[in-house]
Amino acid sequence: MSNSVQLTIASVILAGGLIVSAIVLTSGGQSTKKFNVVMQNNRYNPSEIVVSVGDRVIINFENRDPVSHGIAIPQFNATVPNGHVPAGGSARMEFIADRAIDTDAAVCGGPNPTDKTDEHGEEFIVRVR
Ligand SMILES: [Cu+2]
Repeated sequence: MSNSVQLTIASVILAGGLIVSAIVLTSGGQSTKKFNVVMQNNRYNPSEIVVSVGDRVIINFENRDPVSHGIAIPQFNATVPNGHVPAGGSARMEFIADRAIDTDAAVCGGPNPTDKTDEHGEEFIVRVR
């Protein structure tokens, strides 16, 4: 076997390895999306987030209001400790967005995440595409 043939074979093996690595890296598809959300005057800022199916989502909530605010996404088993971000406090929520949904994650005042009748009236829309 000539040196050039050996080099060619080595190059093919290397290229093949790179392609396999690229496929493995991209087929995982999961990336982490982090958000910082401020609750103030019964409003969320931002009031809507959009992520992709398969994303790992981390949301840090900071509540500047004198009342606690409830947050939950039952579809992803996601909430914050005790279900509420305490008045003047902060809380972290993490979940895997394993399917496409559009939901209102603001729940204070009602057990139903789509309830818009609670006394605070805020909305926090989570869209998974
Ligand atoms: Cu509230």
